[in-house]
Amino acid sequence: MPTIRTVCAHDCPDMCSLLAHVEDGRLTRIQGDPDQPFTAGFACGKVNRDTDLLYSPERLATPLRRTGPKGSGQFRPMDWDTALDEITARWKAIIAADGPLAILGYAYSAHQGLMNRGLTNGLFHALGTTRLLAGTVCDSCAEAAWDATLGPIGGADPESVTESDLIIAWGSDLHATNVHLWTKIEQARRHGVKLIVIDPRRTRAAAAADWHLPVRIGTDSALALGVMHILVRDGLADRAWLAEHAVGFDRVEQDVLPRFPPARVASITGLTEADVERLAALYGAARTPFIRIGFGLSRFAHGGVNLRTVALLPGVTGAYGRYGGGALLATAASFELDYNAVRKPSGPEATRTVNHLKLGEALLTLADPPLRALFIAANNPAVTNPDTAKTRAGLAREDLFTVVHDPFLSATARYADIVLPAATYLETDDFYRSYGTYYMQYGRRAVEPQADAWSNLRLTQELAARMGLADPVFRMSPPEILAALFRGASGAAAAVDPARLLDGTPVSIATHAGQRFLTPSGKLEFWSQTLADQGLPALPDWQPEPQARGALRLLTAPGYFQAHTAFSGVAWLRGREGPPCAVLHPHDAAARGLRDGQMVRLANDRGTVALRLRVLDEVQPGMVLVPGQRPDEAGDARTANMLCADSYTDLGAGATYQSTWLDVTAA
Ligand SMILES: Nc1nc2c(c(=O)[nH]1)N[C@H]1C(S)=C(S)[C@@H](COP(=O)(O)OP(=O)(O)OC[C@H]3O[C@@H](n4cnc5c(=O)[nH]c(N)nc54)[C@H](O)[C@@H]3O)O[C@H]1N2
Ligand SMILES: Nc1nc2c(c(=O)[nH]1)N[C@H]1C(S)=C(S)[C@@H](COP(=O)(O)OP(=O)(O)OC[C@H]3O[C@@H](n4cnc5c(=O)[nH]c(N)nc54)[C@H](O)[C@@H]3O)O[C@H]1N2
Ligand code: SF4
Ligand SMILES: [Mo]
Repeated sequence: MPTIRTVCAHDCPDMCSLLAHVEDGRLTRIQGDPDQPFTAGFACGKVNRDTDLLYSPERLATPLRRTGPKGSGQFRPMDWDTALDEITARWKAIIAADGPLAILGYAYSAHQGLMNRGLTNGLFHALGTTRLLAGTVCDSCAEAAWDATLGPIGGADPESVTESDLIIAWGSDLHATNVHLWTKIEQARRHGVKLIVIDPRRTRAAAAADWHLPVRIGTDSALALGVMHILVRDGLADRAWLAEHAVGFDRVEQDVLPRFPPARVASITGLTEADVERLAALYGAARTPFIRIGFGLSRFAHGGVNLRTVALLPGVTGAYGRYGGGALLATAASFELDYNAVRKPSGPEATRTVNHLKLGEALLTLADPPLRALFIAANNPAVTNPDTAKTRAGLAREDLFTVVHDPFLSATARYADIVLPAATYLETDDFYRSYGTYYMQYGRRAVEPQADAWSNLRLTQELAARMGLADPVFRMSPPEILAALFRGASGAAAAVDPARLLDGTPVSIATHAGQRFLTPSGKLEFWSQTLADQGLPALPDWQPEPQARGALRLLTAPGYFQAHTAFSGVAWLRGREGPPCAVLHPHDAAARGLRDGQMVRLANDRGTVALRLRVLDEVQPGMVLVPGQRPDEAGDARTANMLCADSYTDLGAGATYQSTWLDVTAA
């Protein structure tokens, strides 16, 4: 029975090494690789079921042509050749009439490696179309905040937690989104190291931690400033480290910290003064405190400054200088591969761009030329984008020629003129670098593509050939593309021989050195001149967010058995996740005469969503939690994104899901 070593491609920081057991060309079982130290021999509850994803009866078997109104989901099968002929004929006609800017290629990271993901972007780059400013639905705000503070460089190695003497999960539910870090933390806890979880919700991770601090949404910067205030007051700031490795702490000390005494911080965060004091005392006493910062800190209007402030905390005690200490948001920036070899093979340097989360706006309003063709791969904006009604109105334009490439008939695919069946990561070769660890790994296909499914790589190369693109990357095999990614690599990746990777060996580029800073000053920037030059707040701070109409604030968090909508085609996992729901604190439910299990309406100026109510004290009063992004059921929209604006965060033009206010009533 052959066992193939491959890599989990789901959008997840762990990037597990997997062993795929194959019998007679059929995948029988998936197992975590015991020889990759972080994967440590287990895959999560979702991916243990990826045989069900691969062989789901809901997968698309052939290309489809639309036969009913957009959104209705009425299609009939067509063959690949006809589909590709039609797509390229339409694109060529549009380019001849209006130029390439009338086309938008909309492809995002979900569930693929660097080749399948990057080459799709490369196709549209080479064609000179309107380009997607990708990732604003996810990490652009957090990343901009981190970059303004530490520079474009990865944070602490998650494998260093074995050397930590205090661990804080700040805005990250490790049980849902980072289960292998959880396992590492458990090892540290066996030696008496304490785990603190800072999260408005008593998540599974919070419930299992040593201490849970249920902060109010969006008040983390106030808490971090309160801790800094106490550290300075108690003489626990590491002045020597700050003098050598940081800029602007003096300004924070003079202009900001006096405004954040424990009493005020308690009233802002909803914690007690004693909590704030205790957190500061534990943090100040630790030599190697490790903070896992989650993207959860950034998903609202002031999310950038909120996250940036937390990322500054390890600078105050010099924890950034010590292995096991510091902070981890992501690691991706430390892999200095030549991504442009794949993503930008040719094409104009600059062109018109569309912000990922503004797809609806762009489809409805762009002119000179308007968007006439849209290609979407591995993205489900009809569910996962904010202001979903606007997104769907744009997708419903009858004069828009839309192609969607997906393994499933997603909510977005229902709006397509042509749907193309996609292969999953188990059916294609690819190369991966993690965004939550320092591993990279080549993953081979475990089985041949099911039915008539094509990988993104194959589709992109075929479309490129038919569109007459001559760039060599569109004819390369995966090992050749791997070599191209490394040819122009720099930093630690440049020292790795790609030939060494082809057999699937996981390679780590982690070091035991302290945190590096790649800001303009080369130091940790408490004061950011870059932000000041852009008219943005240069110092960490906390500002209240104005409340919009609606008594309750939206809290959004990933599902435990879903990754956004990617597993919605697996019946077993849908069942494990349970029906799409909204969660209210018992006080808020009682005040509205609502009981557990009944259908409720979540509504604001933007729209209405019908969900099943759960009444649980794992959330705080004043908020409503909607876990996961769930596709429509029985024609009703079930995504909380219907209620969210498509406005931008303070940094990085990201999504502001949690700046949403709403009311809940009986359905
Ligand atoms: N309210 C709210 N909204 C959110 C978030 C939130 O926290 N709250 N989170 C945001 C975040 S962080 C993100 S990243 C986005 C994610 O949003 P999306 O990028 O839309 O993510 P998914 O739903 O995971 O996957 C999209 C599609 O990719 C398809 N797919 C899977 N594998 C492949 C493949 O190999 N090839 C092709 N062509 N298709 C494939 C899946 O079937 C699925 O239909 O959602 C964002 N939206
Ligand atoms: N099972 C599963 N795993 C996933 C995903 C999934 O959908 N399901 N999605 C993947 C993707 S694309 C991404 S980007 C990552 C994201 O994973 P994370 O980095 O963990 O970020 P989020 O999912 O945005 O939010 C996580 C936590 O932040 C908390 N939170 C929300 N607001 C605040 C706040 O103001 N302050 C604090 N302190 N906490 C807050 C939420 O309650 C939640 O527990 O996860 C990946 N992994
Ligand atoms: S934990 Fe993440 S990387 Fe590992 S198998 Fe699950 S989804 Fe894949
Ligand atoms: Mo994400």
